[in-house]
Amino acid sequence: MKRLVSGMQPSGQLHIGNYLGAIKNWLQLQEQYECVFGMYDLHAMTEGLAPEALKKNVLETAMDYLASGIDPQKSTLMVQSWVPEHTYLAWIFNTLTPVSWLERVPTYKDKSQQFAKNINMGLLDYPVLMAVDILLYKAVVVPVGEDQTAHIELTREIARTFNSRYGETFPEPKMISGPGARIMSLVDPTVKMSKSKGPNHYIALNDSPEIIKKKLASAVTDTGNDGKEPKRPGVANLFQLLNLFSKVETREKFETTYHKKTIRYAEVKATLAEDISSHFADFRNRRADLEKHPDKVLDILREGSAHAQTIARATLKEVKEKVGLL
Ligand code: AQP
Repeated sequence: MKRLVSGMQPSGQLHIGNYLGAIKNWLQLQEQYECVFGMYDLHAMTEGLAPEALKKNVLETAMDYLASGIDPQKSTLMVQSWVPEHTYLAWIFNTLTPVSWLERVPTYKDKSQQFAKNINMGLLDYPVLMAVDILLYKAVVVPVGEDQTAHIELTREIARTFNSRYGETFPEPKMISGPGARIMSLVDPTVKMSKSKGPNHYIALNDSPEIIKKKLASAVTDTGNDGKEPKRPGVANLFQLLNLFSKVETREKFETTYHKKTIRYAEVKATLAEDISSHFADFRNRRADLEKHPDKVLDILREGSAHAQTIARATLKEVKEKVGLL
């Protein structure tokens, strides 16, 4: 079976953007590929998380993966920092990666604005460590949201550079994304939904129906609907969510009222809140069960990380021999 790698940085609660952009695709792909799903805690450190939050988020993220339907019998769940081969290979890749490649990555520019008081080397070097997360396992596909396009392209460039200097070693991985590849913030629909922007910007997978209703009720739409296309960003975002969570008839009904300029956004939001809540009803039950057994979740992570390390060690040995370190 060919290998697939993807994951999340445990920088906060997982939200419906993370689900639609990545996890939903993982669920289908775990039947076709040998999957390695990571909790990238070293990446989350670039956002200056408090130690307790970092540790807690790793466990919470794992619970979100499992409650979503990621099956540890089929897929490997690993914690990045538990496989130190990641940081070793990152150093080797650092020596091959021009700084100019990293300076032009859009997420570096965005994060430097968002974390203006903490523009650390880790933020700049993030894509190199991400290339390691993928190439260490010689993954051929990476299912991620649209915001990761530049990172995957850089991963491919690093693979090419390594291969041309030291001989064919890494496959160039292909990015896979689906119709939910870019979900926008509820508060500012001109930027993507993110964990680190604050809870009002996103709907967390574990939000209760009441909270979902409340957050959607205050989502930005537009004043004075003009019925025109393209829709304004907040309205387009609601329609994209209808497309992904509601029945076709529901979306079509609102498309019609939108074009007739009789749409009532309060009704759209209430309908969407119900549809999203019911989509995640089983998730919330499974999540509540997992919360009662954190030790079992930690066991899954230990076992998965140990398995990941056997793959990582073999790749790193090959790399060290090729570059002259062994
Ligand atoms: N808004 C989004 N729409 C679709 N997909 C998204 N992803 C993130 N936001 C959206 C996808 O989720 C996966 C995990 O991303 P990550 O945790 O590694 O980092 P991120 O993209 O930076 O995620 P966040 O939620 O925005 O976290 P913070 O605020 O900490 O940076 C990726 O596949 C990503 O594409």
